[in-house]
Amino acid sequence: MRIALASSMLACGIAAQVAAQSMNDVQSVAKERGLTTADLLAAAKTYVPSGQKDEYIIFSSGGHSGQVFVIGVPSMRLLRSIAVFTPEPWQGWGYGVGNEILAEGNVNGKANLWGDTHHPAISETKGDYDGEFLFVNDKINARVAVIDLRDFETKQIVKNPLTVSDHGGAFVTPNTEYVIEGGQYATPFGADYAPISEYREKFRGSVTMWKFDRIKGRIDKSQSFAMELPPYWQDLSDAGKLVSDGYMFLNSLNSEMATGGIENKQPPFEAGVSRNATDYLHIINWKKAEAVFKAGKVDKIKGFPVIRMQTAIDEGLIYLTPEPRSPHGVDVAPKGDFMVVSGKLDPHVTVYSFDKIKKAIANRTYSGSDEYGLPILDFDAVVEAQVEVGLGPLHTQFGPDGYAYTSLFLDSAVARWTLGGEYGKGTPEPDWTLVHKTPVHYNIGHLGAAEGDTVSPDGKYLVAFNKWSVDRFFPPGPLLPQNFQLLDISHQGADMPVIYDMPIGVGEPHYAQMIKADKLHPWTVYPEIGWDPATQTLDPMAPKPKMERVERTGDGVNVYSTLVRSHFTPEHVTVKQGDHVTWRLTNIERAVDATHGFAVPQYNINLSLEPGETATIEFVADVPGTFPFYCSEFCSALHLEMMGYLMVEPK
Ligand code: K7E
Ligand code: CUA
Repeated sequence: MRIALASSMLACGIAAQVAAQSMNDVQSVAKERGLTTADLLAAAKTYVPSGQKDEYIIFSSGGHSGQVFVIGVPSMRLLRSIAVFTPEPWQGWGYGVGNEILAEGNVNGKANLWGDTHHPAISETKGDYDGEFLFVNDKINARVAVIDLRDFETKQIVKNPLTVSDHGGAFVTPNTEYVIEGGQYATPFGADYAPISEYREKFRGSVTMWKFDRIKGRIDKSQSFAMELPPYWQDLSDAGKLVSDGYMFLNSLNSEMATGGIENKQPPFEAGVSRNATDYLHIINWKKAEAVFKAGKVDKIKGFPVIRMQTAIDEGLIYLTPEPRSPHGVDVAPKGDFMVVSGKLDPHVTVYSFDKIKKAIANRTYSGSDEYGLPILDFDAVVEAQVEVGLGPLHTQFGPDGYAYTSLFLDSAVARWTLGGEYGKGTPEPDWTLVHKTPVHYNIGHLGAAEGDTVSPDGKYLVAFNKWSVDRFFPPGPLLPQNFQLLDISHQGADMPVIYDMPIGVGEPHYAQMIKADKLHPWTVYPEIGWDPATQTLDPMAPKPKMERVERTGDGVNVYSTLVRSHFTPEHVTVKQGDHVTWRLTNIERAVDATHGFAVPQYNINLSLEPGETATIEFVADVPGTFPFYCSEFCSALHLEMMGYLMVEPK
């Protein structure tokens, strides 16, 4: 009774204090801290009070960290780093769980325990984010990972058998039929050896269509195929949608097929690959390619079905068209009617019309063919507009109101321009106009608007993913963080101010996608006790209460453990040196956030077991001794006591 009284008095006290505050207090704090009205407005737009949640969620590539970052918008609070290509001790990733999935990403049998993640892709239904799965590519070793957004954990890594580096992934087709992975630097298939003097004959580009099985939540390699492409460096890709559904677009640089060699007085790659005024946009009919693959018109290369270039030409699967040189982004507009390409060295964005592309294909309006016989659609026949936006245009996203947004690397700015004017602007004439530029700090790469690459962009917020931060933050040594800058794009035709800076000090993210938070339905505890996240099913072998035991079988020992606040059962586990130990553990909690760890010294083991989760680890007890294992999550006040002894008797 007394306690209740005291706490209600305390609550009254806080309420009274709040009531006494006024805008005068805000002004005096602002004055004291030197904040302008714009600063206060930015704070009011981004501050999310304790206990309230963000309206949008960003899935950002983690760059060199090989992970994916989950960030709330507008608060720009980091919620989680999802372990993907790189071991991550907190989640136990590579230290007891996820080891087999990490091993799927081995390259020719060799572990490559980092990733260069560039492009995350949320799964789509009818061209709109559905919030079920996330895919991300690894540029350095041409791998694609599948993350299940029920538990935000990586479920699969596929290694591309043909290409050694990828950049045109991960992008999904409108119903996530396929995950697109375009290669980047050309090599002989499988990264086999060939002298670089044989570049034109032996080196190849490729695009791989990974079939996604939504029921299984996995890529189905047996239903996947690739297409052979010329040894241009294919760059980004995007799938057509609505009117252009069934097509995909890939741009490329190095149509020169330069091979570098600065040390032999050859032009360095940088100059060699930028000699031509144009490169090639690749226009691919993937639905038709799928039919060709299913009809068996493929060669098996490195054990993988590949549609050869000649087949693609004969079957009318692929067309090229010139695009401004060194492009960095092909982005399909929300209605699927326009493809926007930026050549880094041209101050315009070039807008292609899908309607015109279709007509040019039907009428064979070619300006020639490339060295490999791929038909080149006449540029003038397929271009709708060129819009001057500024220096170093890279990537484009879209708003709900007929605006497009393009990142300008050299200008360090975000440009807003009108997408033809037919999106409700009411102008009778096509309207392709730059309307506004907001400076950002500094050197923006990608940008991400809320659902800005879907059939129904939300507008409202846009994040500039800036490569440099220079003077924006305290310098933590000479390696400076990147800077995610949040822009308010909610006011049409008006200013779009920067309202928040978020330093990213864990690698260089490239792209990110922003989804409405209410489209995500993550579990907060696993559905049932004994759930195995690796299979997303109940594990029949999962230890249950009263079935805990240590049992010896031949040369091995099986341990069945449960974890609950604040003890392990059993607490003594004795094995013999050389025993093969199979240790199954289940967290039998049902309370939200009641996660337990399982950390074993000497054996490089740490698990994170979320409520309901089961995991199995195997190791050889090759080092004798006494090893206190403990729960590495601070799960309760008696958490220090949540431990046990692994005793390994010497031989
Ligand atoms: Cu850095 Cu999409 Cu790999 Cu542009 S990419 S920035
Ligand atoms: Cu369980 Cu700490």
